[in-house]
Amino acid sequence: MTTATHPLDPPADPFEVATRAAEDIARLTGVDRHDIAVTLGSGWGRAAELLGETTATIPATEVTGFSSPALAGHVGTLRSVRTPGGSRVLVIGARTHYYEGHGVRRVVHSVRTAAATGAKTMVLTNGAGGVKESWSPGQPVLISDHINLTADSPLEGATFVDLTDLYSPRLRALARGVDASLDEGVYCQFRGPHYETPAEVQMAKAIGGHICGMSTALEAIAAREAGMEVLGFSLITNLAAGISPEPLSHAEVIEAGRAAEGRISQLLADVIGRI
Ligand code: 8IG
Repeated sequence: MTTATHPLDPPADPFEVATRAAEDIARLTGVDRHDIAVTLGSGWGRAAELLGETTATIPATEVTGFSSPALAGHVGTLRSVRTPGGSRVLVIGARTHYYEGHGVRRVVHSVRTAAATGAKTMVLTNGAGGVKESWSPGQPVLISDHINLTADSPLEGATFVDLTDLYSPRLRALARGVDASLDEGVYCQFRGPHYETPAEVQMAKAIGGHICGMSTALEAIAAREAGMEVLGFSLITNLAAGISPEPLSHAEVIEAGRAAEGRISQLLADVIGRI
């Protein structure tokens, strides 16, 4: 019997794999270096069209480390977009979630690859549950900080990375310059894929959390390690369990994302245009 292997499995060096992935992207897009990278989460999918001209779209399966020989199926696309201002944006529509269970190296590979393409800014977006009663489904908010509840880290060995101001105050101010009504909150990354119990949401609230999600925090840590400036947005697609009397439904989440998509995609494009 043979065991399926993946390019990121030890003893591979994940940074060397990211460098190879960046070379694949340069070859397949014809763009040697990217300036900004953005990961599109639930509800944010239309932003790419508004950012500028898409000069290349490539299946993520063509890029080293994004595909698993053991896993058939769809892992999304990567796009190269040129903004009206001439910046090159790498749009990542292929997020690997921690709950998939393939380990944190695969979760942060897109971020390390983005850094290896030259990107100095990492914009992370997601759909998430809101803990603040004042928020409504369909509302975008800025991530001001996070609480990583996965008990895991993308850093290996004695890599002591400072996470003060991880979510760049400069970029949050720039985003507020585009939309002064943007609120912000602390993002709690749960493992998922189940949603929280109402008691867990109360815990998140008690420890200072405002947003419940299943991505982003581990990616932000990897982006900081790589020296990137991080901007994070959550689309509140639902109130977290127990905050509203209604139970959570995946259909509700999808619908809130769809309804907000045009507006938040424009917001994201405007913010990225100013970076
Ligand atoms: I969309 O309520 C979405 N993603 N953990 N909790 C968590 N993740 C989410 C939620 C939520 N909504």
